[in-house]
Amino acid sequence: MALVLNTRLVLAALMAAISPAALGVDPHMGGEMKHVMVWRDASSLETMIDDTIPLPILTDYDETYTGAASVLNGTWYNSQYGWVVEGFWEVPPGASIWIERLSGTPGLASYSGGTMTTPAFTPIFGTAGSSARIMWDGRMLHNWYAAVEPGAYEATYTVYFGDSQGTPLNGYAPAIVTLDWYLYCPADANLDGFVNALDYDLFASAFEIADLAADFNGDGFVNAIDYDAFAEHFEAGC
Ligand SMILES: [Cu+2]
Repeated sequence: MALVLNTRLVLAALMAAISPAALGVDPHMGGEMKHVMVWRDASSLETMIDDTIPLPILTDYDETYTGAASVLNGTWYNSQYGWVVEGFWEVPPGASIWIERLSGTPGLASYSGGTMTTPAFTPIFGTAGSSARIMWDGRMLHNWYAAVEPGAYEATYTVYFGDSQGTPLNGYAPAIVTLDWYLYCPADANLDGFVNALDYDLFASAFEIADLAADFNGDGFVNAIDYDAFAEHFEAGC
């Protein structure tokens, strides 16, 4: 089966691809979509990341999700990265597009954004013993990435033409692409990657005037609970 992939198809599939299945509170993408554009150039696959969108930040919204999305509970997560087909091209006869994780920062979990073969929030890319690779149908795919420890995260993928089992086709070159995320320390008030006196001053200033920037636990109130929670994280450092 030769798939004809085009941007119109991608647009038509957009809403289906990014709508979480869970009822109630839905997980947040975390910011604007940051696309990884994929296209074919003769016998090679090529990729380019939209660098007009800043580094995606893994974020904890202190929310509880139900159903399949509950895998994100208690994590700091993001789904801004989206795999998209760029331009008009065809896959080789009998081939499928595969995305396989080659390496990545320990502690970075991945869950499907939802396709025909991998329903939303199923572990992918090696998470929870899943396969390191997924078959991609060419529709916009915003997977979920989650972690719990502060710091920089990255994962490197190969995007290639394979058979129905994921075995690479001979004669075609893959694209290798690395995605990056950051998870800020809870007490890093100025988001510069460090926890120091600048953060303490910023928090204390906001706390004194009951600015919601000092609502550390996000309950809508600025009170002693927020101060204690901030102080605890501040002392723990990063
Ligand atoms: Cu997108």
